[in-house]
Order: sequence, then structure tokens, then C-alpha cells
Amino acid sequence: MASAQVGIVGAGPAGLLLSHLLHLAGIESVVIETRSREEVAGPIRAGVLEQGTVDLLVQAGVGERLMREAFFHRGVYLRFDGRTCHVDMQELTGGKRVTVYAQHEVIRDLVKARLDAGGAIEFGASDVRVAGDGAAIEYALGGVSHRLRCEFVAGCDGSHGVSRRSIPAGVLARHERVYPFGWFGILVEAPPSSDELIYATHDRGFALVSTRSPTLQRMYLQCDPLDDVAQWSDDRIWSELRARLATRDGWEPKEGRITQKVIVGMRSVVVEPMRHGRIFLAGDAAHIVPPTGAKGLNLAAADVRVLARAFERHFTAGDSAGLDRYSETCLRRVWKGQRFSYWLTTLLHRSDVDTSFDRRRQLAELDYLTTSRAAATSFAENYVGLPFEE
Ligand code: RFL
Ligand code: PHB
Repeated sequence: MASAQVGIVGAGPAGLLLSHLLHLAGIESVVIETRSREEVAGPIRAGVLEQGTVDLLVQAGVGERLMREAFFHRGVYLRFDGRTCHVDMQELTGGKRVTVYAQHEVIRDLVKARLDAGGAIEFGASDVRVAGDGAAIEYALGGVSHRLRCEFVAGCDGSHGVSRRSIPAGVLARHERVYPFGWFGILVEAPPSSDELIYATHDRGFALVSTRSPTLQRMYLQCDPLDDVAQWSDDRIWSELRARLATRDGWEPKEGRITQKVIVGMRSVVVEPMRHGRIFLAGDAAHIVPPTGAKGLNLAAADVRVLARAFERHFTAGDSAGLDRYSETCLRRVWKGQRFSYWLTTLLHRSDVDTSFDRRRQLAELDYLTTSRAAATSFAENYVGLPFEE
């Protein structure tokens, strides 16, 4: 029977980064993943990395392509009331930058680093289950059943994974909020419309201009979460983006061929504690944020940074204090990430139940945010990432 010190369920950013950090600390792990190697780097998801996430990837030796190919921005633009205000986060935070480097590129870099180092990732597994309260992971591969014995299990299998469900009912408290809107995301073959991201709020709803490469752009529009992509022709998308992003001086997005249309729902979820016995939950398996604050992948990276250090102390010094404090340490950051994501989401989106009072309050807050250095600094330090706890 195969064994590992740590069995990891899920080869998303959390699972792969954890496996890599453990390897650097001399701890062996095996990653069990239901999708294929091509599929894990498939979905177009996160775009923005906090400064701490970038530093962590670089220090861990997996930031070489990132440093060459990512976009490094000083800040972001806030667009409201037909005008645009720049928030210079680099200046406000003493040098921290906004890094735009897509999640699928992070995954490609991490998969390559693990496989180059001889790391074990079992892609294409089925019937994955956490057995014996975290003493093993059972799965099938090509019709053959396997059992990986482990001292600990890291549940890094996202919001629909099996790890969380393997924890007995009643142990975890679940805190949740569902928002009455979603994001309609497109990929466009066009040059960048802006040198930095634009977060826009308009009476017709939120819009976001982001980027993926010099020739591929990512844009989002607030929509009904139950809407159907088939209802959105290219013309309708462009006319909505033009309306929501319009400025008094006639700004327009650069249009091109739309190569992808998706609708994503928006939820805030936290389950706690993030540990049950030998099972540790990390990333989306333990918490989901609405994408507005660009925090999901970054919180996943922060969790596994704490977890890798705690495992290192346990395995090298026999000291389990870090493991015992894992949930509490992570949740402090997670709840601040939730607070920020909720705040930015409700600041920029329009809801059917909003009154003219709510709209005027949102605009007053944006006016405050873009005229008060204290308010802008608070926004900036959260967006580029609060410092890690030691
Ligand atoms: P993931 O990425 O969901 O990976 C989980 C992995 O586990 C596998 N899996 C299983 N494996 C084995 N057995 C099972 N039973 C399994 N069930 C599932 C899955 O196949 C997958 O490979 O979770 P992880 O690692 O915690 O990472 C979380 C991030 O992916 C997520 O938080 C971000 O994508 C959120 N997010 C953003 N985060 C940011 O930090 N910055 C952003 O700019 C940002 N933009 C976004 C986003 C998410 C978005 N969507 C689509 C929800 C933009 C969007 C539109
Ligand atoms: C993205 O580029 O996909 C992106 C950027 C900023 C966000 C969310 C997503 O807040």
C-alpha cells in the first residue's frame, strides 16, 4: 500500500502550492486529482495576485515565468458618475503592486515544478474519498482501486470537493451569503482597453475591464445569476459594456472577437473550524468569496503557506502548536478577506431592492474613497494584500 506524510486532495492552486512548499521542506506528499493535467489548467478564473502571493511564489522558486510575463500595475481605476479616478496602490502601500497573472498560468508553473522534481500527482482519479478520519485517501485510477495511507489529509478540492463532506455532520459551522447578481465574463481577442484594471459602477450595474495578454482581454458585466449566456448576443454585450463604462470624454472599450462567454454566481461562504482531527481544509474547500475583491486564489495561497509551515514544525521538530492554531490563524485573514470582498461587491453592484438612497450612499462612498487618502489607503492595503501573520 502506498503512503505519504501528507495526502492532498485536489490539484488546484491550493493543493499544488502546498505540495510544492512541503517538498521544499523535505516533506513528501501525494496529490489526488479528478481532472486530467490539461483540464486543471483549463478554466479561466482568477487574474489578480496580491503582492504576498507573488513574493511567496518567487521565494518558492516558481515565479520565474510570472516575473517575465505578468502585468505589474501601480493600482486600479474606479469609474463612476462618468468619471475615472486612479488609486495608486503602489504609492499608498509603500511599493506593493497589483500583479495580473492568470490562475491557469500559476497552475501550469506549479504542475511543472512538481513533476520536474519527481512529485506525485495522480491526475484523472475517480471515486475519491477520505477514509478512516483522514488516515487514508481511497480512489480509483483506470479501473484499479488504490489506497494512499497518510498521516494527514489536506482537503484542497474546492467548493464541490469531497474532503469537507468527509467531516461528520454538525462539526463545521457554515456561514453563507448569496448575492442577487452574477458576473457575465467574456474573453476578447483585442489589445488592452486600458493600462490598468477598471472597476466601474453605473445605474445599469457593475462592469470590470481586466486583461490576460497583449492580445486577449477579460471583461465582466454584472448580470442576473440565473441568466442564460444564449440570451447575450455579442452586440448586446458590447452595447452594455459601452454604456456602463462610458465617461464624459467618450471612452470606449476596444472590441474584438468574443471567444468565451460564462456566467458565474456570487457567494460568500466560510466553514469553521478549518480542521477536523487529521483533516485540514484549505482554499475554496473552506471559504468562497465573490470575485470582486480578487481574493479567492490569494486566500488559498495564504492558507497553504500557514499549513506548510505548521507541517514543517510538526515533522521536523515534533511541535504541533502550528497545526493546532491552523484554523484560527487562517480564519483571521479569511474573515478580513470576506469583509473586503463583501464591501467592494456591495459598493459597486446594483440590486433590485436598492433605492435612490442606496445609490447616493454608494456614490458618496466612492467620492470619499477617491478624495480621502485614509480611505484610499485602506482600500489599497486590502486589495494588494494585508501582511501575512508570522
Ligand atoms: P480550485 O481551484 O477549485 O481547485 C480544486 C481542485 O480540486 C479538484 N477536485 C477534486 N480532486 C479530487 N477529488 C475530488 N473529489 C475533487 N473535487 C474537486 C478540482 O478538479 C480542482 O482541480 O480550489 P483552490 O485550489 O482552493 O483555489 C481557489 C481558486 O481557484 C479560487 O478561489 C479563485 O479562482 C477565485 N477567483 C479569484 N481569486 C483571486 O485571488 N483573484 C482573482 O482575480 C479571482 N478572480 C476567481 C476570479 C474566481 C472566478 N470564478 C470562476 C469563480 C474570477 C472568477 C470568474
Ligand atoms: C480577472 O481578471 O479575472 C479578474 C480581475 C479582477 C477581479 C476579478 C477577476 O476582481
